[in-house]
Amino acid sequence: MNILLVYPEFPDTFWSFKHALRFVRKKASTPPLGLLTIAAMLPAEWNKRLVDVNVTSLTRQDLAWADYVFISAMVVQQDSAREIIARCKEAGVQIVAGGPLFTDEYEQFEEVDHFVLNEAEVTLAPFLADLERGEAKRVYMTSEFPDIRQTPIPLWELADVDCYATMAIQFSRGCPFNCDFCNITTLFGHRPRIKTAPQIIAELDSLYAMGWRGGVFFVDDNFIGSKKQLKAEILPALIEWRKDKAGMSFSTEVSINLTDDEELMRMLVDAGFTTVFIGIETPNEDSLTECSKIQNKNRDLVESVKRIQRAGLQVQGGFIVGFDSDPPSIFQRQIDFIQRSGIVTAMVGLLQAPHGTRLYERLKREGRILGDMSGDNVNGSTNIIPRMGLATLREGYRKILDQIYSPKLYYKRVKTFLQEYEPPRIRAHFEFEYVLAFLRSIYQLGIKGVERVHYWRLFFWTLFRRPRLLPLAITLAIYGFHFRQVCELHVL
Ligand code: B12
Repeated sequence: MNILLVYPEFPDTFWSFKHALRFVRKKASTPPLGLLTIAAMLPAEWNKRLVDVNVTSLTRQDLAWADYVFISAMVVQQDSAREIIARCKEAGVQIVAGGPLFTDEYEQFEEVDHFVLNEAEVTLAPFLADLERGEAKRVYMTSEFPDIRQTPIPLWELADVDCYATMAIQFSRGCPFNCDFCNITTLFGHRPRIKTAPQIIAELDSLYAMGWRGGVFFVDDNFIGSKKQLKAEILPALIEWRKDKAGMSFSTEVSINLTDDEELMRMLVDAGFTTVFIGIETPNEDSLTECSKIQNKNRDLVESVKRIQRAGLQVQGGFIVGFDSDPPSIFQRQIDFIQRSGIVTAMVGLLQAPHGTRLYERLKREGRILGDMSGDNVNGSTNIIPRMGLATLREGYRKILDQIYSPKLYYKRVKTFLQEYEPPRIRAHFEFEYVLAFLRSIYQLGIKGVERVHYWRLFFWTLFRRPRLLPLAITLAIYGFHFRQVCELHVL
């Protein structure tokens, strides 16, 4: 059996990092972990190939080779997914679809032969058994949340790893919190399900054995969702593993209560974590109450962020405007907050209501749902009628983006961050590509760019004041270029 695993193209969005990846000659940020994971669950004797359309093109020969195309996608990839499905039909190849887009909206894809939805740890085996008997059904779904201690090591070898900036692995699924706009608990449950320490070490070992030394993104919904096991088993194992290694810095997503646990922060840094993404959402306490984001309430959020930065972790943040409780001053308050916190990578979006959330149910009752979400939460679109009115919300949103990604405020924020940040302790791994990226940044940002004055000021400030952070300063300057391109070209 020949199985072609296909991952559709991402549009040019905030998270695509397309404009930044050019500097390091990479084609995409991470490989499709879902497809690589299910590839490892398919019979070992089947032939498997991966075509990630973000790094290579899908050819007629690929389709002629395949008995089945297995496709995975998020909502943002739906245009490309539809194109691929049409090409498979034309070539007469059977399609098996899974992953978030199809789990949410399978009814809208009539041409797909089989849907293997939700978590494949439950649904794939019955599909394969039926297929072998020649009785495969059209839809396989479940409400069960599987134990992921049985999930195999992803088949990394199917991916051309040199095309990617980061590798992805997953330690847990689910989140203990209850924010009303987030669908993670509907999709993956409240009780985080975790892998074992030996499982995670085996995954890292397999990446290291392949020669991977770049970053590794732990794609968890909330990496610190089960602190007890993390501190007792996982982090000690990662700290031990890291001892004789260079490179492979880690990043992940956490909740703000990380800041309350000095020991946990220290262990994360010792284990090699350098960056955490946190849903900050809003500095307005009433809006936090409105959306039940209790973990962010009753604290000085700027100080909470700075404590994490001082511990040695770069904080990236998610922000939302458009809550019912947002006052007219919210836009300026968000700008001031982002600047003071030194959160360089600040993803600001309009409030949206995904299906299956408490927010969706409430706004539906109030007649305030406009339709489906675009899937991209940083393009200024929303599927709700905001209390402040759409025009006011959009205008305020535009103002936030114009300000926080303007060279002046962006570079100022980078400096605020670098002043606070404790440099990582892991041994760095050198690649010649980094030197080339630096030279490209000089040309693109330091000579051609509108930001050139700010670029050189930051360069010399870092060189003299915080020389160990110079590579990070250049990386952040490059990110800024990407954010500006995306915001200018695509938003509103
Ligand atoms: C990592 C991640 C990212 C990475 C992307 C990495 C990549 N190249 O794929 C980054 C940070 C770039 C990202 C960005 C976004 N993301 Co995201 N992301 C995730 C996250 C946290 C983990 C995904 C993952 O790798 N999981 C691990 C693998 C093993 O799981 P999996 O892919 O789900 O696969 C399992 C099953 O789904 C199934 N399966 C998957 N594919 C297939 C295919 C077949 C054929 C079969 C049989 C089975 C199968 O089997 C696997 C094992 O069970 C999820 C949340 C989550 N926990 O899933 C959100 C999630 C996928 N993201 C989501 C969204 C909305 C986004 C953004 C649009 C958000 C934004 N802020 O703008 C952006 C858009 C991306 C872009 N470039 O524009 C949504 C998708 C919703 C949807 N219905 O599509 C999710 C589910 C989060 C949520 N709250 O709803 N994301």
